Amino acid sequence: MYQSTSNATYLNDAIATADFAIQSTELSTNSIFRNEGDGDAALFKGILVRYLALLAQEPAVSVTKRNAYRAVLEDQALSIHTYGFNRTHHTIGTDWAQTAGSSGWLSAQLSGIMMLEAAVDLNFSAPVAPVVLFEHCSYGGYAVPLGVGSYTMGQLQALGIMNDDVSSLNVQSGYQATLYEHHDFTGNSLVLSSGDYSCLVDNGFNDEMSSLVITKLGTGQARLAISQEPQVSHTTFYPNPVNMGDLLSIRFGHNVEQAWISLVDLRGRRVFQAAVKASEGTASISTEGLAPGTYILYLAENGGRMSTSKVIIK
Ligand SMILES: [Ca+2]
Ligand SMILES: [Ca+2]
Repeated sequence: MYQSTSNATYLNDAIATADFAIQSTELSTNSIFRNEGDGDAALFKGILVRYLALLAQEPAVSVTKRNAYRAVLEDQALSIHTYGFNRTHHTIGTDWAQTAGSSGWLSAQLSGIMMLEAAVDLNFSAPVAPVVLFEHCSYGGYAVPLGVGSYTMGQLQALGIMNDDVSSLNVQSGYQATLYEHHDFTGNSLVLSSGDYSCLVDNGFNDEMSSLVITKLGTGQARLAISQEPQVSHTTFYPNPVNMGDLLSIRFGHNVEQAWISLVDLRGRRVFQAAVKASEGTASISTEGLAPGTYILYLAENGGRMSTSKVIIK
């Protein structure tokens, strides 16, 4: 109902229900939703996980809460994968912590399948962005997701990535990252295809990167025109100033399905980041938990465009 009406009351009710469901000791044992018995009752876990998964992907929900729902769902999926799923008979029973028998209730099977579908939707095993950069080897320190595009040293610093600091990264399938020694795409470079690079010491490039180009493979070389500044799009943010706790909406100036948003305060600290999906050209993020002040908002779109905007939270 929230998605149809944009009335936040519905969303807040859904959040209150979800928070109760994941915190109640009546509903879970060792963080796994308990056995509700067979018959129609076995379907309720499936209904719960379906809506938790929607909330975990709703940009208007705070990152803290989305991560909490995601973590609960990941526990359920892992339990089914490890214990609940009977690999001989392909069955999932009423108890996700116990191996299912050779036959069972269709309602229980359906609930288990709904959980596994949610696990696929939430992409549990993969980072959300084409490339994620890390401060330390073995994916430690700060982690910054990036979309396709060319990033000068200044742009990287604005996103919270210090010069000569990156030590590990992931590159998703279908993408390529080119790391440059100097701030303006010059000096030594290192081309990395999809994969996990746990320590750039191994590549002779630890704490060296000063600028970066991320390309999507199979789309020609046009995006390698690195001397060009990224295009400025006519994406707008409103209301601006926004009241603390309210939604900040984004209206994209052109077709975009997904974008990555970072908010950086005037001391250069990244205080918020999230992936957002656009619906009919708009998306919104929650400012819940952010202090009043002036921020620089960085938007990296899934086609390579980047834009920045000053946002005031009052
Ligand atoms: Ca480092
Ligand atoms: Ca450097």
